[in-house]
Amino acid sequence: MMNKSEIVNEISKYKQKLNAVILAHNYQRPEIQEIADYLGDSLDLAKKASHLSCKTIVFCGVHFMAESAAILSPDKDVLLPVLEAGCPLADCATPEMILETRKRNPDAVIVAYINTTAAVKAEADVICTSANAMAILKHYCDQQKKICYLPDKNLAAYAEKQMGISIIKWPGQCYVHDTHITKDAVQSLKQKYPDAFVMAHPEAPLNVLELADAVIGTGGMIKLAGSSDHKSFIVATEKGLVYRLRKENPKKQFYEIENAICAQMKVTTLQSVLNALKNYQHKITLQEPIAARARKALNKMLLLSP
Ligand code: CIZ
Ligand code: SF4
Repeated sequence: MMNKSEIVNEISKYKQKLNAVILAHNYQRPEIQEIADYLGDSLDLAKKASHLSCKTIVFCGVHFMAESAAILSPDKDVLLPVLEAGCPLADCATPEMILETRKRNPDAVIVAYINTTAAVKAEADVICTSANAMAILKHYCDQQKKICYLPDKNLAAYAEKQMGISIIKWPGQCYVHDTHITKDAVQSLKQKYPDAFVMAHPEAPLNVLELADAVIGTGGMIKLAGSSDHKSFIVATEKGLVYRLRKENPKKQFYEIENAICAQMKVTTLQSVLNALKNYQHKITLQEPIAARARKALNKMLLLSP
């Protein structure tokens, strides 16, 4: 058995040999964040993947994120260290849901969250992430378009409230945000730390978002914590993010929600990253023409993204 620093050394050796780059999501384990070349939310990482000139990307995150990177970078190999790293929210939506909705609402624009499979993205008009959802939905709202959005019901309810519109939505949810980030949990942190600024992810329930000072994705939280004059923050999202927040802002205080842990984000370990490089696994393969259609919806998002 190799120890941690031996595994880290081996990873860097194989990375050089393969001209590989490691991308990691903000919810990954601390030791994975430490070996990543780039850290970010799904939008940051999708963009980064498409701009890199390497041959191989090792994607430390969940399946739909690696798939999005592969769709946007057809010239590179994208490896997902643990194939079972899925996202239950992404897996709840099917292409049939969109086809059915389109039949009933032929004039509506269909916006799919990036947390969906390539087959679902292929049927959507445009994709959005937690970082750009409000801007993209507002773009169509300003055009007075009827909007269908899937699959996250909380993000949809928040957008409806913000924009004063009605969206055709689905009952999908992220178990981490919807179940563990409760009004009670946030309120009790607020009572304990009344001066803390509350940042909440739009996948959290509306009654939590109503308590927040800012509703943003994790990339937005990183930027806000770095630039804000506030000294303490309540972080209403998956708690893996606080490792990066604390590391980048050692003088500020961050209070996490104890049970907000995404099991699927934690299955990637140093050993699995080393195995991915050593055995060149698990390469994300795309089916055409699904990939081309999904790419079109993703590119439309990049075009509309602020
Ligand atoms: O878009 C992402 O990366 C998700 C789902 C979480 C986040 O980072 O805001
Ligand atoms: Fe999916 Fe929620 Fe985990 Fe993100 S935190 S990967 S939305 S289950």
